[in-house]
Amino acid sequence: MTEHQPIEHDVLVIGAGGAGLRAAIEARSHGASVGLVCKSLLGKAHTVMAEGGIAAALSNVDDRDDWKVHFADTMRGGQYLNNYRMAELHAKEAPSRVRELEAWGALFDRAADGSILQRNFGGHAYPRLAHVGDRTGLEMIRTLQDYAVHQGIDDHMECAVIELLTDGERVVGAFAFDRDRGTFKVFRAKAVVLATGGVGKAYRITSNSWEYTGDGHALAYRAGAALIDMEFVQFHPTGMVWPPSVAGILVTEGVRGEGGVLRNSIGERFMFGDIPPLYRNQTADNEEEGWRYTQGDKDARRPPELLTRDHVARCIVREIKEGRGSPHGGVFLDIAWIKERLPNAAEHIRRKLPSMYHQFKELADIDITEEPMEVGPTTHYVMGGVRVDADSQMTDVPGLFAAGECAAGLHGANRLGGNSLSDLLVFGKRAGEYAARFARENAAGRIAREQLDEVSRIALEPFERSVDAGGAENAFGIQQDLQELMQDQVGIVRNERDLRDALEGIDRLRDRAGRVAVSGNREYNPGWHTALDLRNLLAFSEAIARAALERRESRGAHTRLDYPDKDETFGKRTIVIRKDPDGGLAVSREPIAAIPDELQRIIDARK
Ligand code: MEZ
Repeated sequence: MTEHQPIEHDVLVIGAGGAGLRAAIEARSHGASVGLVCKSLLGKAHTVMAEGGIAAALSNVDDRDDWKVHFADTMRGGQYLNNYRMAELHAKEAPSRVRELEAWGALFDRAADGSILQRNFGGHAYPRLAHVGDRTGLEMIRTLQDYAVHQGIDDHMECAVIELLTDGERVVGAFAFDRDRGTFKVFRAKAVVLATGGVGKAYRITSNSWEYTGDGHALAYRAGAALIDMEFVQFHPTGMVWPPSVAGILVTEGVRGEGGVLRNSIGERFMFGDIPPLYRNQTADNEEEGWRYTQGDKDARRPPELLTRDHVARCIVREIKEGRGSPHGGVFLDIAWIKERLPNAAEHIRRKLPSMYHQFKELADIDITEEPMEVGPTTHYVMGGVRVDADSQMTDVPGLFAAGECAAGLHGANRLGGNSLSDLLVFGKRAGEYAARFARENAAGRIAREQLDEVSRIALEPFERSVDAGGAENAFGIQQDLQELMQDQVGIVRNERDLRDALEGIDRLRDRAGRVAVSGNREYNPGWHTALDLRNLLAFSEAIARAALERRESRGAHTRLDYPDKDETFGKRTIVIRKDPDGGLAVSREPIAAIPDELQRIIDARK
């Protein structure tokens, strides 16, 4: 019999970033006992990497903004593959969630009238991002964390979930291990919320830190939930490219929101050269007008640097490939140029972008008030994830909820910057509320001893193998090889041959993962932790590659060189991934629900 510590909660929230914290707070406020599982330390979450702001139509800076415009922008940014109901709820509820955060103590930069200041961001028609300098995600986590710990939520830090536990169709708990001590914990819960974030650690260049190994995606998939939109991985256009040790670290879109421009090695603002038809009427075609927009001229059109991330990333890749890149393989992002226009530019930059100032000064010895930065795309976010009901966030598996980056639907083929933070708040709250309701209405399920023994056997298998035996594999090496493969073959631009090679490569890596051997004991053993992460990394990497192969068109963040155009058939289909009964991965296409007339009219009015 497996030795483990039994723990019981009404609602178990797995993941303690913005979505997890917000779900935990809400479930607790509905009277549920709540456990919050955090893979690392509380407060260390990818949420902090949404630096530039929270998107919400507060209309503080431009009174033409409202939920309808935000809704239409989100749908257009997602190339109309979004779940329209999620986009509607998100746009309607984001302002209340921001005001609530403010009431809980979050600090924001202020407009002259004392209201929350909002800044420009890509794909948003009006200044919409509530922000505090370039540390908005950090402020959000700080506020939620402070608030949550006072609500009587039990946190379980340095704890990683290996498998969800099921009773028939229903989820009844989770099997986890304590990363410090290596001991097992079995959580019994009436409802479980997944809020584990993204998948960035499957790629070599990423803004994500070590925790983001797609755990929620893989746990849900193995428990029988459907994954959708997995082909859509967001490459944020601006990550650091130099020095190599910091490649991938995020350079906030807030730099461009504050007037930063992109240039190639011959000094051209290359974004002017390629403005997609969907955005032509809103995008400036000259520098002067773009700058006027940045300065708040309501009649001016947006600079092309504020086009959507999918497009900006592709343009940067084109410049680099065609030989107009910067010395270290990126392009130039210049905010220092605003000195020509603003008398106090250096001070303004340090005040609005303090983290970027320090990041470049300390990591690259660059003063961004004087010199351009070198930047290039970095894997930042996955639009794909667990399919959920829009209102309740329940997945196809009863008792299992998902919110935030590991859930899918809101963003469609491409997410607008800042919609991540509002997503976490809006749908974290909803997941917590409905999970608490489910827990009230359903008794705890039964946890079968055989299931515990089986998970424990899988978890401890790497210790059974000798590192000295012929054919023994090292978990770190496999993760590194996967990162190379995903970066090169399932990256920003794709084609059938590469995707097929990638799938064969993933199969080979899975064989190797089956031979991973770990030495030492169970107390803080990073080799073992990585061996356990590999199961998840390989599962969702295959899902991404299979979905990318299936979508034979280019749309949003998914670019196929062999199918460079949009195809209307695919414009009406979601690619769905499920585990089939024999354990393999099944891919299907399902029609997207038709948008109700009143919402369609809102979209059409903004086209
Ligand atoms: O939503 C994001 O990803 C975000 C705000 C990132 C950023 O560039 O700051």
